[in-house]
Amino acid sequence: MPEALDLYSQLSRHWAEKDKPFIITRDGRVWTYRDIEAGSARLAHALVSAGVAPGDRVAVQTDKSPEAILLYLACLRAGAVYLPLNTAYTLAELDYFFSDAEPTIVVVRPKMHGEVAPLAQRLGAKHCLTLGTEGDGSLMDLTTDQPATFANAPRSEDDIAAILYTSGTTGRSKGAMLTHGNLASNAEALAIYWRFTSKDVLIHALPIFHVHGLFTATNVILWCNASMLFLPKFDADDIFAVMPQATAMMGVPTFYVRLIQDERLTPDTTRHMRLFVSGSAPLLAETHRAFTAKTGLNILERYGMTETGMNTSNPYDGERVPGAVGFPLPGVSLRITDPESGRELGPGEIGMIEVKGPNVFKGYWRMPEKTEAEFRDDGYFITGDLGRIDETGYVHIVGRGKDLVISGGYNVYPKEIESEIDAILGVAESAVIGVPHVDFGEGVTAIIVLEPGASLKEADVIARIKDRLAAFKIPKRVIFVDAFPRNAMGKVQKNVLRETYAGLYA
Ligand code: MLC
Ligand code: AMP
Repeated sequence: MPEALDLYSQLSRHWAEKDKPFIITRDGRVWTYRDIEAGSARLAHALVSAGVAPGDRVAVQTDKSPEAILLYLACLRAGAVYLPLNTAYTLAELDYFFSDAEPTIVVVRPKMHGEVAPLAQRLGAKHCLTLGTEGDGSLMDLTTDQPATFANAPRSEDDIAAILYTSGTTGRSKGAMLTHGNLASNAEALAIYWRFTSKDVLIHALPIFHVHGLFTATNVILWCNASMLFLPKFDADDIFAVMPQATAMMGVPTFYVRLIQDERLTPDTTRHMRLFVSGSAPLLAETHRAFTAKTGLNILERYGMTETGMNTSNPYDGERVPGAVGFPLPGVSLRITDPESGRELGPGEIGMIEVKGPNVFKGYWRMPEKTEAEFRDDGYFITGDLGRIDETGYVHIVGRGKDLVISGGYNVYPKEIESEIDAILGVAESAVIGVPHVDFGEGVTAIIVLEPGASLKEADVIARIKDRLAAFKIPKRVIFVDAFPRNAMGKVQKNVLRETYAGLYA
């Protein structure tokens, strides 16, 4: 029989030690590999009994819990497409995701059922089920009496395992279709590059609805039959409480910014840790150096995207250069091109970062034109990040060609916020920018020009958009100006605004 190439088969092939803990929670509860095989089988039966067929989308907006990870594995086994959603998304945002993805099943937090169920039903879902943080909810009720084994739906490398939404520069969010092959190849590359083994114990404090916490962290651990200390969210007390049992941690730069301010971060508390990884947003060189000064250890910075998983990484053994994102991972090709012509540029020259490899997604869900526009004819994906490759081969990210703000590792697309603000009576126009923020890296900031005679205040603007946008997208500050700086073409000069307000959160 040919080797099964679906992600679950590829991961479970490595589970030689079935009694090894996969998940250990803060209160000491353990899920072994045997437990997750049985638990994901029961959940896969539950999904099928609820009408899920291979290729169907299962949209999930739940709090972080071991059962939520089992649900992800169950979707892989049932051949369904896992569609995780940030818990901060509002009903207005869910409306768009459900209409676009047309999930067969929606799974939400118990307290949200009353609000989400009518929406899910209106948009064609067969069921709106619930999952709580204690293994409770109507989804788990469906697993009672289900068998602990499941015949996995046959899936090929090219079939879609997950859809993750990433906002568009001009308007609607796009669903990035990630295949079983994309996820498996990235898990394998990272496990090898970062030297993960079954002896590793990872501190997992990231959310599990984005690439970093769901795939980069969880799939690498699953690939290696290793363990993770599963924390509900980033909390420095929790991190230091579990650190003595850990060997590695993955986090966004805000984790490290917060840790270096903590007196518990010392060579003693971290001596046994073999790896600290940072990604999802730029790690300031000063944060990198401050961490080294306090621990003697070098953070390993890597670079990735929803559409591609991880692309580059600083080396495990060689020099981890502050401010650089390292080398393309094995199997990944990366080049720098002229953004206009697409011509490849030489060492040291700044241009568009383009990548190609088994990690690169299949395309945007039901958006063939957008997909085509972001790929070159020879298969390279245009990332929208600007960078250069230095003479020793390290990739440096120097900026973004896309109008994107990254706050605490979450992407915020100004256009989406601007549209909401522009719809407020009294607003003539708005420009949303990211400016340096000590904690979040960049702080979402709205600059507004009012209609003559209008008298809106900062609090009025926030109040008007709060129910429509996820909390992390809400501007930390709103500033009113008489007019925007514009270039000769009449375009708002956001770079000038960014300079003007650079010290806002200092
Ligand atoms: C929370 N808030 C944020 C925020 N997170 N605001 C801006 N940016 C954020 N990232 C809001 C809260 O809603 C709250 O608002 C207020 O800020 C204070 O919250 P907090 O208690 O300080 O936040 P905390 O819970 O500590 O969360 C901060 C964080 C978290 C950085 C730990 O955001 C986080 O875990 N981020 C990780 C994101 C991530 O996983 N990204 C990976 C994407 S994948 P209020 O109004 O209620 O006071 C990817 C690809 C790749 O990018 O390369 O990996
Ligand atoms: P997302 O769409 O949420 O997956 O965010 C991906 C974006 O995060 C990339 O396109 C980069 O702009 C940014 N990013 C990820 N890792 C890094 C990093 N190490 N340094 C700088 N930017 C990063």
